[in-house]
Amino acid sequence: MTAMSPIARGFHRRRQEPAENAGRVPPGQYVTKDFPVLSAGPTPHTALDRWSFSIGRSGRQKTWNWAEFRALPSQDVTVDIHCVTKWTKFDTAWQGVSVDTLLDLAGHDGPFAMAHCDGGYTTNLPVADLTGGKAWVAYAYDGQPLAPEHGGPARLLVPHLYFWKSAKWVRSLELRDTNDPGFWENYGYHIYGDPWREQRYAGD
Ligand SMILES: Nc1nc2c(c(=O)[nH]1)N[C@H]1C(S)=C(S)[C@@H](COP(=O)(O)O)O[C@H]1N2
Ligand SMILES: [Mo]
Repeated sequence: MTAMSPIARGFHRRRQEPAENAGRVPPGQYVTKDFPVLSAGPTPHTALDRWSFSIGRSGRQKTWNWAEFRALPSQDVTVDIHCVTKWTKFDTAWQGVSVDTLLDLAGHDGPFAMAHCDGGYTTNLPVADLTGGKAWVAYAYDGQPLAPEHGGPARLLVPHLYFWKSAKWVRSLELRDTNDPGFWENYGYHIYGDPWREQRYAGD
């Protein structure tokens, strides 16, 4: 076998994404067709008749029950997602309510948000990263109700940041004056998490 053999070339090719993906895969990421499940704890199963979603300052939040939430204007979005464990998945198709819509109905007063979830997971984001058509509370994936292991009944979808910011089983977005770290941010993940600047860990 020489260095020119197809096997040798194939081996080397796998280290790099194909040219057609250039500009679409953040540094250090590889493309997968799978949809891995990554959860820090067990999957909660909240019945829809006990589910609600709230947004706003602590103590004066706007709250919708499931039927009310599903009646809000929704959007279909197809986006690429990037996990800090280095997989990138192209063209994921979601349906959900834009956070712009939720903040408009609640009365916007940022500047920061803490997402709270069933099971206790939290993650922090600047409100500027949740507005301007950049974030949704999604309840369907690929035309089907969002599977519990992927965050159903509903999850945050913030595709321009690493996917740990896309809180599964999200129940509220609490607006705050301070950018306090959430669950993974407390364990050393980057406070902001921009995949294009490879902000995986604190100090990156
Ligand atoms: N509530 C909650 N949301 C979460 C997590 C979690 O453990 N709990 N994991 C985060 C991480 S690290 C990633 S990569 C994605 C994984 O989403 P998936 O399981 O649908 O691929 O969810 C994020 N949202
Ligand atoms: Mo992740």
